[in-house]
Amino acid sequence: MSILTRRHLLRRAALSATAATPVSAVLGVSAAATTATGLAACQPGDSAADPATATSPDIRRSFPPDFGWGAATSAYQIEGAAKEDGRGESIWDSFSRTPGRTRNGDTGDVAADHYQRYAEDLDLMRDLGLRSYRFSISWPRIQPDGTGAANQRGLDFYRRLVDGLHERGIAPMATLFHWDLPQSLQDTGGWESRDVAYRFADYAAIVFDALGERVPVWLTINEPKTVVQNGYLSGHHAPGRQDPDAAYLVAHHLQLAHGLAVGALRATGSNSRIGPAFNLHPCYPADDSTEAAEATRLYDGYENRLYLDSALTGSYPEDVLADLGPNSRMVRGIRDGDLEIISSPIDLLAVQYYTPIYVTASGGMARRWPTSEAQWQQIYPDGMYDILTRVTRDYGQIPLTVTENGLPTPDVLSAEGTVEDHGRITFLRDHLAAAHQAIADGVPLESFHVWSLLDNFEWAEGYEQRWGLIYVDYPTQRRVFKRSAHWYRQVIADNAI
Ligand code: GCO
Repeated sequence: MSILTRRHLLRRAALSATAATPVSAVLGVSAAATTATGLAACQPGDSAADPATATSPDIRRSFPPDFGWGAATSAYQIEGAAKEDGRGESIWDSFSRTPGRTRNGDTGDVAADHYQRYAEDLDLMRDLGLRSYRFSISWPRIQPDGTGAANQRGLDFYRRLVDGLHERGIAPMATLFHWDLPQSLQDTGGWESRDVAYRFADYAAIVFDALGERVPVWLTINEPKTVVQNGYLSGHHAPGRQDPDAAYLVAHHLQLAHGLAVGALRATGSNSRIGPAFNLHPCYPADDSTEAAEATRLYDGYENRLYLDSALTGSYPEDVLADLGPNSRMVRGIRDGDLEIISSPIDLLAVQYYTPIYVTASGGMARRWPTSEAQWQQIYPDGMYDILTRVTRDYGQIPLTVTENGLPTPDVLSAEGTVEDHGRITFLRDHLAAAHQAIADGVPLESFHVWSLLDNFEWAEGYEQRWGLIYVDYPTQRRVFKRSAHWYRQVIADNAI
């Protein structure tokens, strides 16, 4: 396994070492030179040459009439009720309860208490004017041990949630797996075990039977790459492993699980649509050297093509396979027919965009733009344009949905009961402007979901980072519309920014 594979991006951790270093010093070139060379070499999207163009609040940009304005959450991050109604233990329960794994020892035991307060939260979504709500289903609520009969009380919760969405005119979009693997399955090998992909398909079939066409859009696996990189390379997410050889076998099994779930939906004869949710990162060389260009190409393979190519074209990228080597567990783990399953036709592709990546000649990462409170996140709205147009250019006119985009800001609830998160408004407006430009240039983007509806449990960062449109006062569980929520409600009402 190459050095690049081992040093390859560890999302949410790797950039913190350079946090205080000026961009030009990190890159070793002037910022202007980097923009020109980096984008010219890496990305044909020409709006990227001037990242400031997307930001003017004076230009009104209207979205297509039926555009799906949404917001997103995931089960472990908001539900709490860790032991209610027969829910089993997930790897995030055991991981977060292990001392030293999360900031302040935070866990999702209570989170935003959404399991109890879902009706109030549904009303808030209606007040916001949402047209689409993306949530995830907790596998250990449905199958506490990851196999066997369904736990009806778990299914009933999601039935109530889906019914409540329909009653309020909001389209449900459900993710089947947002990282909360039943601990019992981890104990038998977790995603390193091929069998877990088949257990996932069984679980998916139970959920499809119960909720059927009440859910018009299903997403299979959320961000397989983050499981690979954070769960198995850096180890700062559950299950906390640091094993590159295992990591890419896990990537293959996650992709296989995705394909098997697509097949399980088709087997029901459902008219609902289905696709994967990939976090994609546009990769740019940090300088104009041949080495940086080559390193960027391989980064792109690991960050994007590993997932996109297998799901959409039925092959893994040759450069990544060569880099992993024929004796890697992943390459040895690919069986005849797997790629046909993985590339089962899908109906839409969910794209999650947060940050670009700049790659140095030595295969490291560099910082080019200011970061948010999340040190791994460089704020670069034109990356949204670049990644959306690139997917359409390279993979054709498959319908796209943005299922996550957002940032954490230092939100404070004032004595008057307001939260002035103007940085979030600027961020979302700029990224929506980039998405709007992508639509104008032919990208079939049908909806956009802000991450996140509510402040919530941000994995290893616990409750310290606030990503919501709606502020959650954790001691009281009071919800407060932030300034950005008021702004987003107006955007939805206007169908324009
Ligand atoms: C992810 C997840 C979300 C995160 C969000 C902010 O992208 O990692 O889907 O659960 O909370 O991205 O980091």
